[in-house]
Amino acid sequence: MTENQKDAGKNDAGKEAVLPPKSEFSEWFNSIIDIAQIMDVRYPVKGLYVWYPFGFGIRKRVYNIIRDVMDNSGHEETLFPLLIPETEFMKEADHIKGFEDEVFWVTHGGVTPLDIRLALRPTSETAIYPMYKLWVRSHADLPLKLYQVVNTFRHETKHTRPLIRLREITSFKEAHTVHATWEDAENQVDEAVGLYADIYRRLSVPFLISKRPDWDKFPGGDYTIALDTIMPDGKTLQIGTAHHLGTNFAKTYDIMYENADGAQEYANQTCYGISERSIAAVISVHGDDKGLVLPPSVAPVQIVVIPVLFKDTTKAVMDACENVVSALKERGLRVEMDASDLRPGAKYYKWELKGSCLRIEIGPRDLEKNSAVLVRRDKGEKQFVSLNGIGETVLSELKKMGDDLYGKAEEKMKAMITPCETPEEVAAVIGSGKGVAEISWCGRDACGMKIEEETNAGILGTPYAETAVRSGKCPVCGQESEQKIYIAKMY
Ligand code: P5A
Ligand code: ZN
Repeated sequence: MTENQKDAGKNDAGKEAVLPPKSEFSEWFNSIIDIAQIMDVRYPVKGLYVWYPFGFGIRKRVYNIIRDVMDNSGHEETLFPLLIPETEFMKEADHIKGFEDEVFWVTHGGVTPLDIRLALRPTSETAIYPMYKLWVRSHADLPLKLYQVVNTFRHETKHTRPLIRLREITSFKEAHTVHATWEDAENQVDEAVGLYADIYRRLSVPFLISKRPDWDKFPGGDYTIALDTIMPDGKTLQIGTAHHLGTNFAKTYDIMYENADGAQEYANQTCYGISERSIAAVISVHGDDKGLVLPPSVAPVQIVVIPVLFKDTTKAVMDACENVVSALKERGLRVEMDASDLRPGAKYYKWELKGSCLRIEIGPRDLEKNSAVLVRRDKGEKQFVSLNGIGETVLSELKKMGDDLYGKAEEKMKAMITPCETPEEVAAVIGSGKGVAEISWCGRDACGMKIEEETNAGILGTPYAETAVRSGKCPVCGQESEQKIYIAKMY
């Protein structure tokens, strides 16, 4: 461990912590969550974690973006109860089948057993749709587009990890929409996918969009479109899904509207969701061996100003730094001054770990030249910039950094997709951690499941709304097909 790490890399228990290299991704992820103070994993219930204030600062900004995108596309925010009566929960057969193993139940009030057990929502269809039955009357009420940001509970049996697989999903953004026709709902699914794409572009996170195979769609839905990103270890993470529900839930919950001719019709519905996996993606896609690299849109500290102090020049340097801080604050930027007595190396280490986007250093010699040293977190190179107009310079560097992060991550992701001809090739690509394989598929469930079995991996689905087609043969039945599938190990 270096001296700098010793000074700055202490976790809250005071013990020294070192970040493993990012090439050991799983260890790196667990470690960054702890030493950058994102989440405390010591809470004594499996799959439940505590947000540190610093991690919560990231969350707040990510969810500001999510809310902004939802609010500006005709969605209204709402809030439904956490508890769902068993009688409502048990109505939709496919939905129950999909979730019954994952539900936590409230069974008692004090020592008295409840007449009707209450489910902790694993998702809120069965809480919301009985109310939609009351709210939807006529075609004039449609479309209805609501969303909420809530905690949901799923008794996950796969390996739980912070931000990725939780038993209490603390930041479940779920939207539920109601439409007159199947086509209207189809368009809404496309809108949702577009909104999620916007959100992830603002987080500089690249993604694949695919239509999930039928056996992997949302329980109770007609079809599912998913966004996945590729993690550094080559496994994919599902970071958002949009489901066409058809009239399945409307029939179960009796959601009907009066059409223009005065006849009663079942409504068509969609729902779509994003969780704190969005934050896991930001951290995992951009971070490096030194720690967090956060896009300027969500970094709690966008700029850190560090005075380089010597005895006789202290006041002049401090004044210059304070001027820079207030100039940046005036522009609405999140800036901090670090005038602590840590050695410079330890300061760099600390702010790099925390993913501060820009570091500005000012010492007496810089001041003589009316300049400062500026270092971008993602590049690490020093630039000399004038103190005149430093606000403009900083704004443009932050903008460039957001764009560069996206560009770089997208290039990396594309390089992690390999076209393959045979299941053996697929297995080799996936087995070596190279990411996602792409292969032709005739579209038959049986062939798809056989491919999954032979490659020991999962099908993400067929690329959605992609224009370039490449014809090939289904590796199982040999049929010529223009459809292809992404296949990968998944989180
Ligand atoms: C859509 C919103 C639903 O629940 N009902 C309302 C629909 N879809 S989903 O695919 O099951 O979940 C939506 C997204 O939530 C993330 N997610 C999780 N994140 C963390 N921990 C979990 N245990 C977990 N389960 C699901 C996924 O990103 C998923 O796409
Ligand atoms: Zn086939």
